[in-house]
Amino acid sequence: MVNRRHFILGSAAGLVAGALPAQAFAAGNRHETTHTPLTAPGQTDQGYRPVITPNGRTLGYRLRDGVKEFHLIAEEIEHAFGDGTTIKAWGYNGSTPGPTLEAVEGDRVRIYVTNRLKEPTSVHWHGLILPNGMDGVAGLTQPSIPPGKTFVYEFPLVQHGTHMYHPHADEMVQMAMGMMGMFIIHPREPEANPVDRDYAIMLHNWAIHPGTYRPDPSIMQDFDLWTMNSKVFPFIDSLVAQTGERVRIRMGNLSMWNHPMHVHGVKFWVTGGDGGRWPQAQWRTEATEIVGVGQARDIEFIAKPGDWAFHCHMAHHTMNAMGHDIPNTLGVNQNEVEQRIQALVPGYMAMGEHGMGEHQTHVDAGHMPGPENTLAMMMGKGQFGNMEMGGMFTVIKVRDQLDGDPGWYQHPAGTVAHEADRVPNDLPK
Ligand SMILES: [Cu+2]
Repeated sequence: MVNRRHFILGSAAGLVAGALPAQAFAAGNRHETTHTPLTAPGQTDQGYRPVITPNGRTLGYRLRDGVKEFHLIAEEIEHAFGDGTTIKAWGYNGSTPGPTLEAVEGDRVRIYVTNRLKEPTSVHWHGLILPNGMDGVAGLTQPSIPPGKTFVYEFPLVQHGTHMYHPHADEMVQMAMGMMGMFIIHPREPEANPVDRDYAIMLHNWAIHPGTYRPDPSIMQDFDLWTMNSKVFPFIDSLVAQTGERVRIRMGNLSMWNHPMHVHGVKFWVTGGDGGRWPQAQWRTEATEIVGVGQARDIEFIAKPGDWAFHCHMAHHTMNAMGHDIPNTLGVNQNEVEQRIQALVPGYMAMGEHGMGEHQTHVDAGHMPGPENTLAMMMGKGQFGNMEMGGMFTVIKVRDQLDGDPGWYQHPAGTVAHEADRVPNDLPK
């Protein structure tokens, strides 16, 4: 098996035997921008403001005799985590995560599920209160949906909150392949302190061994890609808002790790999750909130101008194509080793001596070779240089006026950290 660790530090013999195509990383440092709408969606005639699913969409429905009818199609898809890694994944209606389902407390929904996979599936409506036979657990509450067949689920929505859907048949494999989605139920009564922007993000992890094209469902811990809505930085859409707006970010986690999600520049309130929006007395002020495996969490804050980082605080979860058991070479001069391997594999680069930021420098210069179909570990360029990030990281762009691409934040004069003109020598040390 070829993986990045072998590529970076494996023996030269192993590299040659692996017959790796030594392609330069083409992906790179695209000027990050956003595809999320600059104008928040207006209220629907049911009185709620729809969520925005960055890099995704809400599934349409048809109203038939007062019932909202949806159609999910489970199928194999081609999925790109960003420019430079395309895989065969499984998803719904052409994407992973599947489209967001959105409805209102009190609605009755009828959801058709067509199975275009080559194995049986089912859909569990995670966190929903419903009749037992609609719970989607293959074998326990229903027969599984055979390949080629369509099942129908129907139930009233008796709650509101941030929920999810995912298979409950060969679950380990089907979730590892990307089958999941958000299911947002808006409250029937308008919320006090209504939000101006409402984002929905599914957190997931993937075992895509560098140079391969299909997730490895057997992996329990050593995942190499960490995603928001199945994208990695810098390919995750920025979230945008206008100064002073109330922003909610709803996060669901169907990965195999907990994610301490951190927003820079604000104290946010943790305001709800699967249980809907909590009474205000239960809100907590935080800067980082763990979204546990199988949990949903909502955070809200008042937008403050700037380009604010929003990311998982597990440092390995903001890297791409990461090998986790890499020997520590910090402080080790590897010139000789690197040169010896370069004699056999032109362009080979050892892990950094002074840190891994050295890698991004090589990527910028177009020098760093890697396994095919594999993103660089660290990517993204900001207005001041390399960001050296990947994975579960994006930017919240807040502007006084949003008209056109927000670009990079224009800092007021004198408000950017800079080299000191003079270093005082009389400060306590
Ligand atoms: Cu994380």
